[in-house]
This record gives sequence, C-alpha cells and structure tokens, in this order.
Amino acid sequence: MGTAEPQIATRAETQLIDGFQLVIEALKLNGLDTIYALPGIPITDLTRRAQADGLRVLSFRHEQNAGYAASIAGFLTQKPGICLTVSAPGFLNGLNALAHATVNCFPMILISGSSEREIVDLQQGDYEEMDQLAIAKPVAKAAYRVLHADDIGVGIARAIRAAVSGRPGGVYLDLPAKLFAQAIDAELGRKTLIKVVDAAPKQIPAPEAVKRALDLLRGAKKPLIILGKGAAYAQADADIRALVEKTGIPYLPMSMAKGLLPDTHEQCASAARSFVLPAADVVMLIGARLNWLLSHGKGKTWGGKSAKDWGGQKFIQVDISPQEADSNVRIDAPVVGDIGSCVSAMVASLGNWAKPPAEWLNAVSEKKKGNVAKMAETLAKNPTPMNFHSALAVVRDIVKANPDAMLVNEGANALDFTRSIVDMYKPRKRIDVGTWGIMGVGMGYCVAAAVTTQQPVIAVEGDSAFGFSGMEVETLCRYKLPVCIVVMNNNGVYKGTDKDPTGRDPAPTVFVKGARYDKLMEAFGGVGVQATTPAELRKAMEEALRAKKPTLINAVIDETAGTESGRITSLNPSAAKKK
Ligand code: ADP
Ligand code: TPW
Ligand code: MG
Repeated sequence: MGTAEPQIATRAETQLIDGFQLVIEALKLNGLDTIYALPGIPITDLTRRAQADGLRVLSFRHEQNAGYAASIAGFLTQKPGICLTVSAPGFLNGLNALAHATVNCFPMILISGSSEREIVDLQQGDYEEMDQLAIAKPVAKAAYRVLHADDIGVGIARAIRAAVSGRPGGVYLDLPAKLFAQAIDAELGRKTLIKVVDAAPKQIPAPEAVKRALDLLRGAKKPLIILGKGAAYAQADADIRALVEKTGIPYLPMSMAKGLLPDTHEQCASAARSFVLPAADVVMLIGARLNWLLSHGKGKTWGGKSAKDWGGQKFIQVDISPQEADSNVRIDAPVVGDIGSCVSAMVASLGNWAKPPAEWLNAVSEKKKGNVAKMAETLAKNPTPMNFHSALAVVRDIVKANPDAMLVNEGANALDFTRSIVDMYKPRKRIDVGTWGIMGVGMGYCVAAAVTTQQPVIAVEGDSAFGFSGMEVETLCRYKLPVCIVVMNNNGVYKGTDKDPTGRDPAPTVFVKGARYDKLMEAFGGVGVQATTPAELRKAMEEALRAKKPTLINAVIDETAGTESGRITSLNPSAAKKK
C-alpha cells in the first residue's frame, strides 16, 4: 500500500474548483455572508456547502418569506439581501419578493437554480423547463444568466452593482443546474472573481440644483419636509436631522421613515398630517415618491378641489433617480443625487437661515396639540373587549421602553392604527408592508430583522396578515430568534362581523371565531400567550422581551372594532361609486 493514490486525489482537488465553490467564494469576497433560502435540486448542495464554508444559511418554509427576508435585509444593511431558491415553483414563489424589492427600492438578489438553455429553448420536456430569466425581467431592476463557471465572478459582481447602485432594486440571477458542477482550473477560476469596488458610488448633486431648491425653500411661508424610506435607507441620519433642525421646518415621516428623528420631536407634524398637506406652500420630498401613498401630490389631500386637482404647492424632490421628478405633478426643484450628498450639501449652504414664519409653526403646533389630546383620551379608555387602541397603547409603551427593538407591522387596521399610535425613536426600526401594502412580509421580516440587527423584534400583525407567513413561526423557533409577535385577532379581514347573505358559508372576510394563534407557536416549542386585556398583553410582551424567546401573543380584539380597508376605505370601488 503506497501513499500515491491519496496524493493524486488531493492534487486534483486543489487544482479544480466547481461552480458551487465559485458562487460561495464570490459572495464571501463581497461580504455577503447570509443567505435566505429554501433547498431543493439543484441548490441543496449549494446551501450545504455554503454553510460548511461559514456562510449563514437561514432556511425557510416558503420561498416568499425567504425573499421578503432578503429584501428587508437589503434595506437594513445597504448590502443586497440574497435569496436562494430552486427552479420553477421555488423561483415563482420567490418572484413576489423580487418585485417587492424592486418596487420599494430595496437591494436584493434572487438566485434561482434553473434548467439549461437547450431544454428551455426547445421545450424538451424537462420537469422544469421554465424560462425564468424572461419571467423575472419585468419585475427586476436587472436579470442575468450565467452559463459558464468562469463567468460567475462577473455575474455576481454585476448583480451586486445593479442591486445597490443608483436607485436600489431587485436583481435576478439565473444559475442553470449544470453550472454548479462545472469544474475549472482553481487558480484561473479564483482570478475570475471580482471584489466590487465602490458598489454604490456617491452621486453628488449639482450646486445649481441645491441652490434652486434652497432659494425656493427660503421664500416659503408654509414649508414642509416629507421624509420617505429612501431617506431611512440612505443612513444619512445626522445630516437629515441637521437639515430639519437648522431650517426649523415641520416634517412628516412616511411610515418607514418614522424614527429618523424621534416621532416625539417638536417639529414632527404626523399628528397634523391632514392639516399640513393641503396648507403647505413648498414641500420638500426627501427619498419619498409622490405615489398613491401621497395621493400623487394632488386632490383633496393636498387641498385640490377634485381628485385630479393640484393644490398649488411647489415641490422640491431630493432623489437618486433623475426620472422620478414630474411623475405626477411638476417638481419645481429636483435635486438629483444620493441623499447623504444632497442633504449635506444643503446643510452646508444654509447660511443664516431664518426659521419659517411663526404663524405657520404655531398653526401646526396648535393642530398637533388638539389631535394628540384627542388621541390620548381614546388611548386612556379601557373597553371590554379590548380594541385596537387599548392594545396599541400597551405596544406604544413597550416600544418607548425598548427603542432599539425592531417593529414589524402588517394588516389593515392593525397597520394603520399602529403607524399612528406607536411612536418610533430611532432610524430604521419600523419595517412594514411598503409601497404595495403587501400582506405576507411579516415573518420573513422578523427573521431578517433579528438576524441583521441582533435586536429584539416586535411584530404587530393583523390576524389575516399573519396567516400569509404564519408557518415561519417554526423558523423563528428553530433559530431561537428573539421575536415577539402580537396577533391582533379580530376574527378576520378588517373585522369579524360579516355574514354570507345566503347563510350558506362564512363571509369571505371572516375566520374561525376565537382562534388561538398562540397555540401555533407552542407547537414548535415557543411561548404562546392568550391576552384579553391590556394588562395581560403588557405582561406577556414584557416577559417576551426579557426572555428573548420566540413568543406569540394572541391579542383578542373586539371583532367590530375595525373599518373596511383600514385607512384606504375610499379606494374600494363600491365606496368610490357612492361618492
Ligand atoms: P416612501 O414609501 O417612504 O414614501 P418611496 O419608496 O416612495 O418612499 O421612495 C423612496 C425614494 O427614495 C425612491 O424614489 C428612491 O429612488 C429614493 N432613494 C432610495 N435610496 C436613495 C439614496 N440612497 N439616495 C437618494 N434617493 C434614494
Ligand atoms: C398579498 C389585501 C389588505 S389588508 C388585508 C388584506 C387581505 C388583511 C386585513 O386583515 P388583518 O387586519 O390583517 O386581519 P385588520 O386589523 O384590519 O383586521 N393580498 C396581499 N396583499 C394585500 N394587501 C391583500 C391581499 C388586503
Ligand atoms: Mg383582522
């Protein structure tokens, strides 16, 4: 018996590198150390080998949830979140999240195994002969297919750049099964890998654009700043705060920009939203689009006489996308660049800035005072059964006492009430349904929030919303994540009181009465609690935050308490007809 054989085997191993290894090394080289995945052919081995190689591989029960996790990891870290799925069905399940990432400007890369070109193009009866690249393109910022192992480095570098540069978005990377097994010379192979230099280059705004914007703002009698999730994403927190405070202009945070400055800040105009939008004369948008969430910058929300009528405001828009301006109404002063560069340039050019007229500031603060007092009265009530307000008064206190905790939020009433009642104190702590108002982001967000921030997570979930990703409570238990889910259980979508007029079936919006979502968490070893009073809810939340164990609190809410569609009732076709 000689030693020759093992030696040859070792030499062969060190000389060749396969597609699996190149993908793993390309990701690691670029600091992408976490993968949100669901295994199956051909990527099971990739997940195994990635884990063995030190990458964190978080395995989900449904690709959609892995995808939403990756998308929000991108938002929170400014690095593309990586979602890995199998071909055809797994890919399609992940696609939803890819679209979500693109629409919300979150950097994400969906990597799916796929079939080879010849099988796809000739429809040769493979079990998964789906043209995934073509399907992904309309919902992705970019989509690439890698056919040769020595292109893996380029493929991943391009995917990273496309995801994070300019306006961030979702990128699809199509990796056919045979690619993983392709073996090439190890030394040459490693040379093809690219460590991306300056993946999201600064984009400095033109000085004249900054001047135009500040001139307009300086002349305003009733200025307003709107902060969007692009401003939260940019991580330019100190400059944004300086701009707001030095100008003294009231500001409104969009939902995921809450906490960029504390919601309790004296310039925060959230409690006077319906007063400031129509009243303002110059509005500066920072990382917020004039999309449906802002009534497209016109209509009654903005003081217009009809839905299409422009309220007469002038707009400044700070955004990295040059095409964003004028999407709905005229933008008088576009400032194109990354928010950090734009806002710091503005701060540097403020000079001797005079605060807005006292008349405007007083009017805003009067409105606020009135609304805050009204809300305090509602929150102080303790009705039986518990309603959204009395439950959320508890959540509000808990978040105040734990300002570093992440807050995940989805539902209709469960979303709208939480947004308006629960104050946020720090940037990027609130993550929610985003631009499309998607139900189902909840548990994926919880996993990614816990993993990327290492902070406790509180999720306020409508009972319907929770159902979209509820199976991932097993994932939370498996990875022992410090997540406290509060299911606002009002027996259905919006409320639990609808009836089938024929008496045959339950109404489409209602669920099993008195369901015990807490038992679901118990099934996997987590903590389940039934809470019927604010006191019980408080005790359970405090205990969850203390113990850091996956916890689900079934908060029993008055089933008559919600309104249809929450805040956007007016968008229902039946409501529109009535108008
Ligand atoms: P919200 O829903 O909070 O109103 P949107 O998603 O509508 O926010 O808008 C976010 C905007 O922020 C997008 O137009 C996007 O181009 C922009 N954006 C994202 N990241 C940056 C950045 N780093 N610098 C400048 N603008 C950015
Ligand atoms: C992927 C439509 C908007 S809100 C909602 C649905 C189904 C659920 C509201 O009920 P919930 O909240 O969560 O119990 P509450 O407090 O008002 O009772 N499918 C997707 N996304 C959306 N937005 C819908 C359907 C919808
Ligand atoms: Mg509900």
